[in-house]
Amino acid sequence: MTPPASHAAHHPALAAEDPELAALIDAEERLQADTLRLIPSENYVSSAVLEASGTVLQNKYSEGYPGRRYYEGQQHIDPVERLAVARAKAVFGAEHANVQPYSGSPANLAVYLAFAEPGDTVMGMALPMGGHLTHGWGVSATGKWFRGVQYGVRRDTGLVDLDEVRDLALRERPKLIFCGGTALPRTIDFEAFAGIAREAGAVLVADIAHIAGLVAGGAHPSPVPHADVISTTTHKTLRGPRGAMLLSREEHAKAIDKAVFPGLQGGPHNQTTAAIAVALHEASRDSFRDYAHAIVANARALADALLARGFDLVSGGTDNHLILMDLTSKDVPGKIAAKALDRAGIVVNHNTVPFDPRKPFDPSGIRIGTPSLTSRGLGTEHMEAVADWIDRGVAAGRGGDEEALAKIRAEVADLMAAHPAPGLPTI
Ligand code: DSN
Repeated sequence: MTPPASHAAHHPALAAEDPELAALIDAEERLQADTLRLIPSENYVSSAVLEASGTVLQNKYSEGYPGRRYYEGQQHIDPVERLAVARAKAVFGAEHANVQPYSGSPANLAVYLAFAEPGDTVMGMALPMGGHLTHGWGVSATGKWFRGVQYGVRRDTGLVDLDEVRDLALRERPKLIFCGGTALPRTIDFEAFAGIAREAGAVLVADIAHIAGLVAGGAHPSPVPHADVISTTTHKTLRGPRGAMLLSREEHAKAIDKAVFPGLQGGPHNQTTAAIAVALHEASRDSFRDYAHAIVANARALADALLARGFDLVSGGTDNHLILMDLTSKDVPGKIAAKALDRAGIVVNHNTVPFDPRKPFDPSGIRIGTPSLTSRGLGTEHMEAVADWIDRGVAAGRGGDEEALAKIRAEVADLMAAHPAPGLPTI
């Protein structure tokens, strides 16, 4: 069977070998091109990152670290990993970098392995308050194998109350304190967390998965001078492949490396390591600083435009790339709104809001962000239109107005066509 022309052009070998699968990838490319992608943990990687992650490096096993491997034939793999490590250290100003964790959850698990014993107390932000599963939340291995104690945000401000965090830390004396999370619209005070961790005798882990690109680009303060360990994925605002890194001071290098391999993982994914190196090269450019600041400017403009339309935003706005919207006052559950917006070509995720009376799988809010639209070159001048589409989409979702959703979808597709996404074929 001859594959359709577009599949053959984008993935010729794949289209010839497996047209069914090629068609699915082609459809995903089309979807990513045509829609306004607002999930704050997603992005568009460059063609260079995509190319590096689809190379023969994936054919190679490299258990160990550069110069200390358990397999021969590392002539080119060692320099790839050394390059990624050197670039990670340079971009973030860190003394040590491990680029092997497969993703954010394994990276965080390696931190537990390096610094804690099963049954120890660990402290993190509660998942429904904006934290992450791996910060000691009950359903995660980290909450089952460790004793998780959790802090949240204040009901009146939607902000982390550092006095409460300090009281909890001094009472519970955790081995690890995590700061950072998945639904935090405000600046993280790493220095204050470090002071609390010092007082409590805990290791401070800054999970900057969401904001790594903002930190790299100088649009969010860096945890490097303050945190003992920094954990991050590489595929969110940092705009790299799906992977992760652990950064630390030299004193923790051995413990972290041992925990990642052989403690937790086998062979690193060398094609991902290479793509991380490319992403870090891109992140070292002045243009990436502009990108990081533009993400924040867009999020602030979008938050203002949503507030002007009567939306209730957790903490009243944003300092970073992310906006958490409580739709209770709009009388529509988050999931219904998210699904309606999806039909309108606007991709978001439903999300709990702090003190949510609804269930996590059917919560009160939606979570949006600006990394992807900023990668397409949209600026603050476009945020009124984006807010207007969200407003009309949420109203149409509440009223079941499919015609209105289809109209928004066409308008969105027009704007997207004028702003091609990095890494996507233009035919
Ligand atoms: N799944 C990520 C996010 O969307 O924030 C966190 O792990």
